[in-house]
Amino acid sequence: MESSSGPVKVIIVGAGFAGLTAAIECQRKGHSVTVFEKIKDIKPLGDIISFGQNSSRMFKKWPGVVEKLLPIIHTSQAVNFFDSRGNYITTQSFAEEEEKWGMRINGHRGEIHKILLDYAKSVGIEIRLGHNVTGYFEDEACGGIEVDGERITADVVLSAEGVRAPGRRIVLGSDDLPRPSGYAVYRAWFPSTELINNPLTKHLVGGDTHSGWIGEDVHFLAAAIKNGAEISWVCTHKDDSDIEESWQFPGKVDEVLKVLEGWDPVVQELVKATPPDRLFDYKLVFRDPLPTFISPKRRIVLIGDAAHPFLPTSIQGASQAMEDGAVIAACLDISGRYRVTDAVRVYEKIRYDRVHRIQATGVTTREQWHKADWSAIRNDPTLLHLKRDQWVLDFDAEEDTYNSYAKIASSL
Ligand SMILES: Cc1cc2nc3c(=O)[nH]c(=O)nc-3n(C[C@H](O)[C@H](O)[C@H](O)COP(=O)(O)OP(=O)(O)OC[C@H]3O[C@@H](n4cnc5c(N)ncnc54)[C@H](O)[C@@H]3O)c2cc1C
Ligand SMILES: *[C@@H]1O[C@H](CO)[C@@H](O)[C@H](O)[C@H]1NC(C)=O
Ligand SMILES: CC(=O)N[C@H]1CO[C@H](CO)[C@@H](O)[C@@H]1O
Repeated sequence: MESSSGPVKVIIVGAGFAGLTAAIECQRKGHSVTVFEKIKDIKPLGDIISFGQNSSRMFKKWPGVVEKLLPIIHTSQAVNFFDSRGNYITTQSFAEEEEKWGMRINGHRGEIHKILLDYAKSVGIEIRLGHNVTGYFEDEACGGIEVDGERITADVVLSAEGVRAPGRRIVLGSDDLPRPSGYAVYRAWFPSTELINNPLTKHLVGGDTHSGWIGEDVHFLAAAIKNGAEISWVCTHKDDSDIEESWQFPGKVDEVLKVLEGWDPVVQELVKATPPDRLFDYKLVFRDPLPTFISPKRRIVLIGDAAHPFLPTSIQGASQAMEDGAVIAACLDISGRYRVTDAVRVYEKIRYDRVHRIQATGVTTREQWHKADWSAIRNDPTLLHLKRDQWVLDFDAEEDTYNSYAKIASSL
């Protein structure tokens, strides 16, 4: 059958979690892949990032990767919740769901990313670092990119450029502007040496711990990692200032302390112990759901944050980026070279509703905490627990694609 002849030629722009997952899965299915990443010298940037059960099950499909992750990931299976004054409210355990649905992976974004990048290289994927893609084009027969003054074509181009994503322009025909969400997050990650010597914070770093403090329109989460040797915290608060989508926007300890006036001294001590160069101020922006993830001639496809940025409170941004990569690779496997444009439509159909339903949970979780009804919580402390939806977490994106492709393709 002509549809199965020869590997599908795939260009991927961006080596974040979406791009790398797509690359690894495409290679695993025998497609021919080249990745272009604008950063030349990838540094372990960022701080805490979370992968839900059904993206961690993707890591498991890649031999040796989980073994490398185990020593660096967060291991506590429960989170303790407090009110802003430090009164203990409730503990949410993840043990039962991990038993049923598989492990979660939480750790340092840069460290996890490096393990994935090294794995991708080790299986022979061509990753061209330091190549900034400056344009996209397509016709009926192929998609292409402009890079270093050259034009390179393939059967399909996956644009995985992250939240700023210039590639969106060709899909949308215009620029879409981010909107401020009204919130920002202070984020930090640092060694816990000072915390261990402070009687107020010592208990946070005696091993891996996970704690959340919920206040009026502010929440603060802290996770100790590597048996307590390092700690990360995030504080989401109201902020109406200018939009900034960079991960490297310096924050100030004094400003954080102002947001946390009157809060639990444990939290204040934790903030005071934060080295200034390890504190970042990240403004959260919204983007309206895009009308489509695919270009007019269906040769260019948006995946990951480029298609659908998530609020951190959804705790699914990285997982959904990985699911995108797994689904597009599987669709291309089923379609073969000559039906790439069908594969691309099925990909969009499979992903569109799921990512937008999950995206919306970012707002519901924030509101559940920031507008908490404390008298109801005193009666039922589990109202503070994170919602853990089976349809989100107990899901194998690859398997689902093989099961549903034929039906979806025939309905298009
Ligand atoms: C440096 C950095 C640090 C981050 N830290 C955190 C964190 O601590 N916690 C968290 O939850 N999330 C973090 N994120 C975001 C998180 O990685 C994403 O939200 C999520 O994993 C989805 O991944 P993605 O692959 O869609 O996008 P991203 O991870 O943003 O990856 C996009 C990649 O595309 C590359 N790229 C963009 N444009 C071009 C171009 N024109 N040509 C070539 N390459 C291009 C970028 O350099 C980047 O490597 C960070 C992202 C970055 C880039
Ligand atoms: C990549 O190219 C864009 C123009 O398309 C330019 O604005 C940007 O500064 C370049 N980035 C790097 C890292 O070269
Ligand atoms: C739908 C699906 O594949 N669910 C799986 C999610 O992960 C758990 C644990 O690995 C499996 O047991 C489920 O079958």
